[in-house]
Amino acid sequence: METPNTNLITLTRHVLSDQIRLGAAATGDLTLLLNAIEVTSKFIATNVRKARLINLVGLAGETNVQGEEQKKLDVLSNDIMVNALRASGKTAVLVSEELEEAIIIEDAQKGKYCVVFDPLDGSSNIDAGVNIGTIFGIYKISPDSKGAIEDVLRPGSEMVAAGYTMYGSSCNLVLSTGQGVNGYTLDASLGEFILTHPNITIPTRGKIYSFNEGNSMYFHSPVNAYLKSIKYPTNGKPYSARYIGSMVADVHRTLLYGGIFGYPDDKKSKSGKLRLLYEAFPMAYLTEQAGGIATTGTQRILDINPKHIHERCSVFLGSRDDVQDLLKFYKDVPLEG
Ligand code: P6P
Repeated sequence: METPNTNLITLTRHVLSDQIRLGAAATGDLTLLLNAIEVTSKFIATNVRKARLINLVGLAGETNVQGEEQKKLDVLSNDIMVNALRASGKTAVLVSEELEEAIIIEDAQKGKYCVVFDPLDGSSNIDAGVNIGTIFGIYKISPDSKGAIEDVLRPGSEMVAAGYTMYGSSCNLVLSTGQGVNGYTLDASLGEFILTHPNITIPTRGKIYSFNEGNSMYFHSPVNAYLKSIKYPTNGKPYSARYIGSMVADVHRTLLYGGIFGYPDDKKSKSGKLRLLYEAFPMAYLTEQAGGIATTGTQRILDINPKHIHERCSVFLGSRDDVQDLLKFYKDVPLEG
């Protein structure tokens, strides 16, 4: 019989060890906030897993700020996150993909962190049982702020933590607090996320590209030129195509296996499709922490100064050498208007 591991490193223990390492500088507030996010992930995972059984799939009959039909799980996941983050007493501002306006937490429950999140990304895949996920980024409010929208309209480089939880064959939570990237897998029998992927480092080059090539006719020429170079290489083997259509799943694979994920702005989606604050920023933060690159094609994603909470941006992220290969095409070919 296999000897049980008697030294399990749970997410809580791992984050706490980070806090202890930081010594007096750490008040424990971020630890408690991350614990609240961990609990929401477990709660959402439970509901995703049994959705089909308790008829949670299908439309909630409402549409969100993006004009997209909200699935019941979207609505539920958003409510779970808002309630838990507010109750943690550690947040001042919340931004959700599902809510038109930011939530400014009332004084009685106000803390010093802002959380921007997509409670259930990839939700159009829910009915098909494809992996979906929660994406989050965390800012600390400015010292002289009581918590206002300005606290989240800041470059992603000012985030103090970012992560996602992917709901699939297993439930994986991937997190960075600025000291590298770690992955945890939910042991449902324990109800704990266990450290299973310490210090995730993205390979410097991969063999996979992940784009929705159904948009090729709209792609700007540098993107099509780059794709052609890896599909019809002058030497070596062509890359493999993998596209799930759920950002959390496509980025998770890219972090582990390497390669490049792209959802560029194009002639149809002039600002791109993915949201800057709660999709691009957290995934760019994780990618850079794992040793990769995240760019719009013309600038580092984490350097962008958001103008409004639901703005979109062009996204290319992944292995350093693959993204640098793409950038060569942006330098060589002028963008069409
Ligand atoms: P498309 C899911 O709706 C999402 O926001 C991301 O998770 C995903 O990367 C993208 O949109 C997929 O978009 O146009 O390829 O279906």
